[in-house]
Amino acid sequence: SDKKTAAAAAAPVQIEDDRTGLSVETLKRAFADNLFYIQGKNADIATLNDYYMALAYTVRDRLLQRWLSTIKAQLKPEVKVVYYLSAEFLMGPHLGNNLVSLGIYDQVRQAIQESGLNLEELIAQEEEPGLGNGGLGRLAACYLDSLAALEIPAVGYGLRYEFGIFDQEIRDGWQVEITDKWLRYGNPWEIARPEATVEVKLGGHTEAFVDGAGRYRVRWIPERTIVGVPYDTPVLGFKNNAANTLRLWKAEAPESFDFQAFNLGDYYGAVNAKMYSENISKVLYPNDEPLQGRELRLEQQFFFVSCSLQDIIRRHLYVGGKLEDLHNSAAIQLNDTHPSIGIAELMRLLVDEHNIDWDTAWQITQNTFAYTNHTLLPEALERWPLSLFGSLLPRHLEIIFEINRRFLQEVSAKFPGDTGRLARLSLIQEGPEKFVRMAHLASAGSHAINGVAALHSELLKRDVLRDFYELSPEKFSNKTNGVTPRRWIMLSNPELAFLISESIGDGWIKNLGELRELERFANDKEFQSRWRQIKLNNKTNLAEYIRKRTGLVVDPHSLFDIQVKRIHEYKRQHLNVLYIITLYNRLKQNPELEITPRTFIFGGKAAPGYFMAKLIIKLINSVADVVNNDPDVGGRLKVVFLPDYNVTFGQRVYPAAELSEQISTAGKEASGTGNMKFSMNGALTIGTLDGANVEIREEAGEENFFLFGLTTEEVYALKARGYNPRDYYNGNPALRQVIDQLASGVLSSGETHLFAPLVDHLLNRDEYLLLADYQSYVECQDRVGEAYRDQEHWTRMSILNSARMGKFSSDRAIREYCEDIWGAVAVDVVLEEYVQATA
Ligand code: 7GP
Repeated sequence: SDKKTAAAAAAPVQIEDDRTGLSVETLKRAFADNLFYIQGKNADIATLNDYYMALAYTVRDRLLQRWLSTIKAQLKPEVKVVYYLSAEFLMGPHLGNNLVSLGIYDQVRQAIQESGLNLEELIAQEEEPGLGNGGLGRLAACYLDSLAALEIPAVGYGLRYEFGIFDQEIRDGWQVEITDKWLRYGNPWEIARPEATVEVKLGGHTEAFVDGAGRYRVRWIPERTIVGVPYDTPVLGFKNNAANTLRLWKAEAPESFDFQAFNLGDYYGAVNAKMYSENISKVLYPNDEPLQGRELRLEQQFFFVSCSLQDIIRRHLYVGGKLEDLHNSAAIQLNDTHPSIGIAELMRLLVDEHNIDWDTAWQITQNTFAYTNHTLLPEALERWPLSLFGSLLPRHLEIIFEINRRFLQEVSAKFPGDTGRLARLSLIQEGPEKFVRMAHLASAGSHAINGVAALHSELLKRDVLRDFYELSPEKFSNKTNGVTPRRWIMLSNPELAFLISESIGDGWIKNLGELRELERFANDKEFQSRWRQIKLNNKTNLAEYIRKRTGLVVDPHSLFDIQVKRIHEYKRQHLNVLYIITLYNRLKQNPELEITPRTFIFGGKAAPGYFMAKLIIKLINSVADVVNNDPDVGGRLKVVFLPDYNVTFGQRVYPAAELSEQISTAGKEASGTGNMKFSMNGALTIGTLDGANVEIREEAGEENFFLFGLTTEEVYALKARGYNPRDYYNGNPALRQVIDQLASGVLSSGETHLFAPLVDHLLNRDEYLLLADYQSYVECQDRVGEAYRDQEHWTRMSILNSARMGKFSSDRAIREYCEDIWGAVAVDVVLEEYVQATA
């Protein structure tokens, strides 16, 4: 047009580079080029996935400059890098998040639309990297996001599992596990760096020798060697120039096959060795808070930790650092005990391979490592049988014995004659079978130990790590968890993000405390109605998704009451079910009863070997069958179990929730992070005083939180008195009716024995005190139903919940880690000028 020509004449014409340009025209051209030249397809034969890949490469091109500039800015001797070691990173899909971080969502949407496609559909194509089980892995991902947002130099180190957490299907109400082949169609976000491969040794034995300088040394003669190949994924900061790295290790055999065996004609034997090596990074162990580890799990842990430490040392030496100063350029965080073998491995690398004396090495090690604990469940505390440990890592076992010998000497000096304390603190658990206690190794070898919510950190000091606290109180601190508002508000709930930004500006995205300014709107009728409308839109979207996935029709005007998290007895999904049955019984007794229509939505995976958790899934589905199909209920109650809960699905769920179920037995949930995501998105919480619920309630105000249940102290006291669940059963007719129904088969198509193990547990042991908390939960849920009838008041509470969740940004958490534990500071990234083609 004339206008365009005039504008072109006025300014010097610049043709954007196809790989970096951000105009809609350039994006369209780059997208078409990538489809043709990278995917090798044209529009005639391209699948939706081809389009997704073409777009992913288009976006990747646009972040590489940031990535390389960040590496350059950080590769300096004076820079301190945070190394976050974690067996799990539950990153969620990258495409949408990268568009948000680069600030190019709108142009890209338009470019895709003008190419005749739909951006949301392409985003939905991405197979999420499910390299984690639940809270611990997702926390690691939120922390990487915040580290980049705050421009803190950081590397996430973990395993590149070929198969991530299994996909869940529901058949006949039961969970069925399907292999997660997430790499099947390729992964456009990772770049392999085979030139940075490292070797890891396993098995064999050790030999003592005296070196040339007359020093006593030990060498490890391993039985086998495995190779670790790094795969790097960029982690973008939000609208800044920083792009940190997630480096995941893949296990390979050093030679593709054994020529000796091959020459003898044993082709299969030779290939077999290769398969054996590659097993190590084959599959994620699907247990959260695991019960019993296997040898392969210890191999995984050692493998990625050894690769990572060698990498860290290599970088340190490359920038000219001295190993004695490692702690000045490296802060290594242990995400629970899974990587805690790193303490013995760093000692081995320093003492055996770099010839540093023990005392210096121990100083370096303690100053470098810090440990976060994520669980209070005793059965989740890792310990390895000495025999297994010694045969896989003979040198490390010797090192651990030596650490322990010196450590116990210190303890004796501080607490003379206290042999009980020595036994309790020892890194080795004595008994007919001896074990290495990994939490003790982590605690002894770190300068900082933290829990993940205020209550949890107190309980650590009081119970699980009490003796360590008495020995070194200065090591302990609390770091309440947080979640990233970029993924969990902006990306998941764009309409809400828009309303918030329109009302208070967009500073909240980087500084979540600014949400407080929303308090002004809590009573504003116009604002309230927009707030409600957005919630309704999100609920309608979720309802549509539920219909597609399960065939169930749910009413978007009913109260959406949601519990999504791993299935675990301590999280008490079955307490939720007891309430549903109670409501159902009331309706059966009096079909005219006025109740608030509710949709109960569940999602979550059970560890494949955890029978009781699987039975709880079956229970939810059985109750759903009965309730959803009973004409007396008349659609007023609906129960949905949505299969395959994951990050992608979480992004749909949190924005649509009105009631967040956080109902674990007090003293059992370390923190919870879903609780924060719900609340930020305007859901109210029904919860116990457990984990971070305590702090969420403190922030939101007790009048905006539905509290029920025993406190931690009351739980202890009740158990100490001798808890008898039958007392509650006998004393509460409504509860008795529900339990009797479970036992009778009316909820399981007449199969009377189906839920017998559950009933038996509840009546005879009830470790998690469901029966003790039942009445309090029912009354609280009834209050929720009442409160929902006053929509204005409910909306006010909802707005105040969002407004007051600033504390739970992972940015706040990461700032605290940086200041109190890591001593890491931001490093400015200057974008290296990219030569632009000009006409
Ligand atoms: C979880 C805790 O159960 C959860 O309360 C917490 O919010 C989350 O970590 C992040 O801190 N723990 C795990 O996922 C886990 O596997 C076992 O812990 C070591």
